Amino acid sequence: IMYHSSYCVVYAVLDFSDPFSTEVNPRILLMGLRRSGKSSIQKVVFHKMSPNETLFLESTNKICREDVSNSSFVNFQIWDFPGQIDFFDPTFDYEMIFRGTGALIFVIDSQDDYMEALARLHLTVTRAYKVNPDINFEIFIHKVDGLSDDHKIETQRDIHQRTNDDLADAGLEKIHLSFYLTSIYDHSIFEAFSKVVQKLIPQLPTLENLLNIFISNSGIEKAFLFDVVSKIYIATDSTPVDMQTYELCCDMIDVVIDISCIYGLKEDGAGTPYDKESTAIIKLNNTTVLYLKEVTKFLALVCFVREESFERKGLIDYNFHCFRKAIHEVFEVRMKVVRSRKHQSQMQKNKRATPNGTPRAPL
Ligand SMILES: Nc1nc2c(ncn2[C@@H]2O[C@H](COP(=O)(O)OP(=O)(O)OP(=O)(O)O)[C@@H](O)[C@H]2O)c(=O)[nH]1
Ligand SMILES: [Mg+2]
Repeated sequence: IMYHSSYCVVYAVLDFSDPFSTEVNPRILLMGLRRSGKSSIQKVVFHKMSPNETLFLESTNKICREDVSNSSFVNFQIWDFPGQIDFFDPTFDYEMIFRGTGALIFVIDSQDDYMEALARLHLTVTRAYKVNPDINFEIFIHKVDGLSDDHKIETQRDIHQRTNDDLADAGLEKIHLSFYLTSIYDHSIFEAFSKVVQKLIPQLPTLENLLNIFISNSGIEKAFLFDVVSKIYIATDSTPVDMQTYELCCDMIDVVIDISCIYGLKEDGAGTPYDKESTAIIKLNNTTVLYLKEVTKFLALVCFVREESFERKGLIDYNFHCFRKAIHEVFEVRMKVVRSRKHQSQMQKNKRATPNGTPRAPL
């Protein structure tokens, strides 16, 4: 009964016959044993729930599907699964689900004995791979806030080793798994989710390239392109990401949006806290400047600039202007592609409806 009801939900909202529906909206699945933290991750990253509140979350009893379409590049669906999925339940059509999936996140509770989780992981990954070898398998070694640094590394090594051994034993060493140490009590979960999402953005190399050109011509140390609502960064330049830098950027976005909500809206509460005029400069006491600017309705650029480079703010602003224009062009192309694909698949459907390809004469 449990799966029967979710099954209905799935069918009601998605048109699986449309091969392009998943390409436009890649699907991300959250799977793992009960209480591993799947729903908490979704709530914290996409609903701004505070980590402590997740203590009161109820166990999920059917597949919950959510659209994240608040950003021009990041349009995807997240499917939160109940802990125990029975692959042998005939009403649970996992083949259909895996076929349209871009990324499968498997959450493992690192504070618990994880042997059962690893067996589940193996079963899930091998099943999914058989149906769709293009899925990205993303393993979140979760709740690491409870582990010491040494213990974290040891746990990751152990899980990595065991899962790869299991795959090798099954003759499936070609399956690639990515591992992340995550916790909802710090920024690691946002970082991990950023990487998962980035792999699903086909324009990523273009965005990275634009960011590289922009920072090298402007004397900027590091730049992130952020989805303002989720604080996922959808791209950054190719210099390495350091966690503290990322955390500072997240905090800056929070500060800007909070101040803007309090003082930026009109008397009657009209307007939005983030718009074309949104920009902020924060000078840190270590001669670094944080510079935020609006790129699109949903994206912001956050840069790390040394004080002496920031003296040439005119240059930075001019280069930013060019960068912003380029991003909008990339976006335009994407919209055109999406529109023409929709059109194409509509045409195919119409053709299917009229077998000989010629429209029926109206009766
Ligand atoms: N310490 C710690 N606890 C966490 C973390 N993430 C989630 N939790 C806790 O783990 C418990 C289970 O979280 P849920 O999100 O309901 O787990 P779930 O995987 O959705 O569980 P089911 O829906 O039953 O499959 C909650 O009490 C959370 O507060 C984390 O990063 N660290
Ligand atoms: Mg849940």
